[in-house]
Amino acid sequence: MDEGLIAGMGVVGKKFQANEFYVPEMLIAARAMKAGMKIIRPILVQKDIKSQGTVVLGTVKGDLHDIGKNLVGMMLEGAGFEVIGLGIDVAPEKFVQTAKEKKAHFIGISALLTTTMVGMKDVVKAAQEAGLDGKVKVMIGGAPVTQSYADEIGADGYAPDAASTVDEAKKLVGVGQVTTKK
Ligand code: B1M
Repeated sequence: MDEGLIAGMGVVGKKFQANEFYVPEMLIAARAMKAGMKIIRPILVQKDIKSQGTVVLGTVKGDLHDIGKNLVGMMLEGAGFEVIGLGIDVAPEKFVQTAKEKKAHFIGISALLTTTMVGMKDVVKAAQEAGLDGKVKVMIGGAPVTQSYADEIGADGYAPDAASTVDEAKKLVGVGQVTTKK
């Protein structure tokens, strides 16, 4: 995963930036990556441990990138979390409504664009306005996202990659409460 698929995507990104690749090539790479992930999935999600908690996971509004988010979802599933996937281009209200309905422990948001990561703040705000502040944690991640950005928008957690997402998720669940406001 790290040395083949993700490293390959890094090359694709650099070529795109250098105008050597265009959107169709990125789409082809994405298709190849997804095919590879399909093979790896059964290994990542193998689990024989009791549920660690529930997460509502999606890509922020306006953003269509889902490969990293899906990888994060697989790692969380493998670690025993129940993952409720909302897909891509997810509105803040959808994150919050689903978290309430499913009594989620935390909301996980992914963003790959500097133009869409700003929308993560709207999810944090929507969660606060819905009275979920402190009850349902918010974790963010994605290539342009940093710990300092998480601090700035008031997100509870940040992870730079799929593997550390699991550690961060366990931390969030450990300190968070298990029920949401009715
Ligand atoms: Co786009 N794209 N793309 N793209 N794309 C990037 C992100 C870009 C960096 C390429 C570049 O210029 N070098 C650039 C963004 C520039 C910026 O904002 N700074 C870019 C651009 C510009 C665009 C478009 C605007 C292009 C256009 O149309 N002109 C457009 C935007 C569409 C939209 O979203 N509205 C666009 C479209 C696309 C495709 C649809 C063609 C395709 C996505 C297909 C898909 O996802 N189904 C695509 C792809 C494939 C890429 C690159 C090449 C690869 C992304 C990827 O899958 N990486 C990307 C360049 C790059 O990143 N090297 C690029 C592999 C993946 C495993 O890594 O997603 O970072 P990543 O996930 C990591 C971590 O970030 C972290 O864990 C993961 C695993 O370790 N993580 C989390 C992710 N989410 C997390 C959540 C967490 C915790 C950790 O907690 C909840």
